[in-house]
This record gives sequence, structure tokens and C-alpha cells, in this order.
Amino acid sequence: MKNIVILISGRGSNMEAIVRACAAERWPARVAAVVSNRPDAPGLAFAAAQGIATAVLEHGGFAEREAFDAALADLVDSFSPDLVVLAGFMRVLTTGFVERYAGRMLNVHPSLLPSFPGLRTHERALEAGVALHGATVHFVTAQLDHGPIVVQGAMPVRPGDDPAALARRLLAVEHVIYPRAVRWFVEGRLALSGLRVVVTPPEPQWYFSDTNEAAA
Ligand code: NHR
Ligand code: GAR
Repeated sequence: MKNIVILISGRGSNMEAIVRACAAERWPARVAAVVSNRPDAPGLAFAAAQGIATAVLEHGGFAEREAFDAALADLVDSFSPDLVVLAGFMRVLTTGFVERYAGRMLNVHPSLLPSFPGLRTHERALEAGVALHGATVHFVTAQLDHGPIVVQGAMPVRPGDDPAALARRLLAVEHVIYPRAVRWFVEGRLALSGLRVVVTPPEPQWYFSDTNEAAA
């Protein structure tokens, strides 16, 4: 059984998708804890209702990022994680934290990386006039939103889309690709070949949806 610790800052719908898939698909894993840097994160209630341990560490209490990250690492380590999952976690992590979990920390980012790393991705994708938008699950490295790509999900931009519409449709794509990536990890099926992530035995490392209105 592998221990998964999920870090959130808000709604936690990706966390919820992973918790549900872990149970429904009987992964060789358990979500050992959900940790938030915000006490009011709505996702904490879902996790607690599932009987999952929850913890809050407010970044406001720390003057330096290094001090917050050191305390966060102590908290995360208290749940003996094999895998750390960033799911809408909104704090940039220091190199020390990232190196501690090298090769065992995943993030979902709401763009087709390497396009649009950082924040406001939906606005920036619309401004750039892209015809396809998407989300990327990647291993976390010290360089923000640049780690090795595990799986990407794409969808068309539609006439009249605004950032909120894109974000809402993309969330349904994230809920497909993120559980898939975490399952591969806990099944021990991910390996690095240079900067490429290889899945063994192979499965598509992409997902395309142009009919994803419903699930968000
Ligand atoms: N840390 C490292 N080192 N590398 C990554 O790839 C990371 C990371 C921390 C978080 C998620 C991320 C994303 O998917 C993530 C990936 C927050 C910010 C940010 O600028 C940027 C990227 C991501 C998450 N946060 C502001 C900060 O000052 C705070 C913004 C807020 O609180 O709303 O940390 O895009
Ligand atoms: C998701 O769309 C995720 O890709 C994005 O925030 C949302 C979190 O939703 N992440 C970032 O923007 C990271 N900078 P959730 O809390 O419902 O999973």
C-alpha cells in the first residue's frame, strides 16, 4: 500500500477525483492525508467526511518561504508519503522542499505546458488566441511548471469562451487525467527516460475531449 498525501488550497475537486478513483478502482494505495495552507479550503470538509486525516498549515504565520516549507515538510512527512500530490496548491515551493520529494511529487497545471506556466493561464490562453487549451500533470521540479510531463489533456476553445468557461470545462479534463497519472505512479509504472516520462506497459499519455460539458 502506498501512502498519498494531497496538498490543496481551495475547492479540492481534483483531490476528490483522486480519492474517489483510488477507492473505486482499488488502487494499491490510500490517501493518508489532505493538507491545506488555507483553513477555509472547502476541500477539507470532503476529506474529513471520507475519514481522511486533514491538517492545515497557514503560510501567513511564516516570514520566509523556507520556514513555511520546512514546517510543511515535517507535517507531510508525519504521514509517511510515498507520493505527494499538489491539487490546486497555490504556493510556490522552495528548492529544498522540491528536492526532498524529487521523483515522488506530482502537480496538475491548467495549461498545455510548456505554454503558459504560472498563473492566469485561461486568460493568457484566450489572449494568445490558441485553438486548443488543456491541462498537464507533471513531476514537480524546482523550475515552476517545467517538470517531466506524465499526461496531458486537451480540448478545443469555443467561440465565446471566457476564462471561467474554459476553467470549468478544463476541470472535467483534469478529473480524467490526474487520477490516471496517480494510478500509474502507485502501480509503479512511471519511469524517466531523459526528460520524458515512460509508462509501462504503455497507455496513452494524452486525452482529448470535445464533449466534456457535463462532468465539471
Ligand atoms: N513549486 C515548484 N517549485 N515547482 C512547481 O512546478 C510548482 C510549485 C508549487 C506549486 C502549482 C502551480 C501551478 O500549477 C505548483 C507548481 C502557485 C503559483 C504562484 O505563483 C504558481 C504556480 C503554481 C501554484 N503562487 C503565488 C506565490 O507567491 C501565490 C498565489 C496565491 O496565493 O493565489 O506562491 O500553476
Ligand atoms: C485546477 O484547475 C488546477 O489545475 C488549478 O487550480 C484548480 C484547482 O481546482 N491549479 C492552479 O492554478 C495552480 N496554479 P481544485 O481545487 O478543484 O482541484
